[in-house]
Amino acid sequence: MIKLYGVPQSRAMRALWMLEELGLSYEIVKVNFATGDTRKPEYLRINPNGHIPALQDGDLVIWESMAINLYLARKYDKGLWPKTVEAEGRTFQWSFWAMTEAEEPLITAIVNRLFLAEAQRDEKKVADAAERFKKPLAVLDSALAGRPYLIGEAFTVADLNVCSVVSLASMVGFDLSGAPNVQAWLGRCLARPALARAQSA
Ligand SMILES: N[C@@H](CCC(=O)N[C@@H](CS)C(=O)NCC(=O)O)C(=O)O
Repeated sequence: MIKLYGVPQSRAMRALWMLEELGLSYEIVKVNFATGDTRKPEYLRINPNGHIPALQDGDLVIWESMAINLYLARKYDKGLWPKTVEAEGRTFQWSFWAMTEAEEPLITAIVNRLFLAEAQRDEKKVADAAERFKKPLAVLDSALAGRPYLIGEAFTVADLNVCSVVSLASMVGFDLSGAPNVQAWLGRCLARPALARAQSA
């Protein structure tokens, strides 16, 4: 049985969403970043970085949320894995892009709005992050012009990975009104029944 280490209220939600898309049996091993579980020696043996999620599938232990999803989508292909090498390239591109270009400003804003103790929060960092997020948002909006999904006509792992990052914008109320293609695409991705199942897992 596949084991997913983490809690749903974290980046582990991305992997949960993928597991549900693929209809796989899995067990959630509760490791909570908020209570110090990620620093315990037994968890550091699973992920020496001390982060969730991590996934165990047979002898394989794999961490990094995007890598977990790329692995699952390819291994247990149910149509979410791209069909050509070129489309694979684009899938890697968008997954790495989500982590390197889009995620940081979103996480900075979430941490400073919601996670830090009141006295440590910094609204200036939130405003700066909102400004910096405009660039990747515009890139994504133009990539989605005239197309329903990032790769071809159907929802794939690339959409899941990017949506799981970009949709964090709603947690901090970032303005997406200048990105109508992103808004429409988010609506399509977030309506996936598998996501609703993951959210109630
Ligand atoms: N790049 C990693 C980041 C994972 C990460 O930072 N997860 C957070 C929870 S959302 C965490 O485990 N934080 C605990 C800590 O840093 O101690 C991924 O995408 O899997």
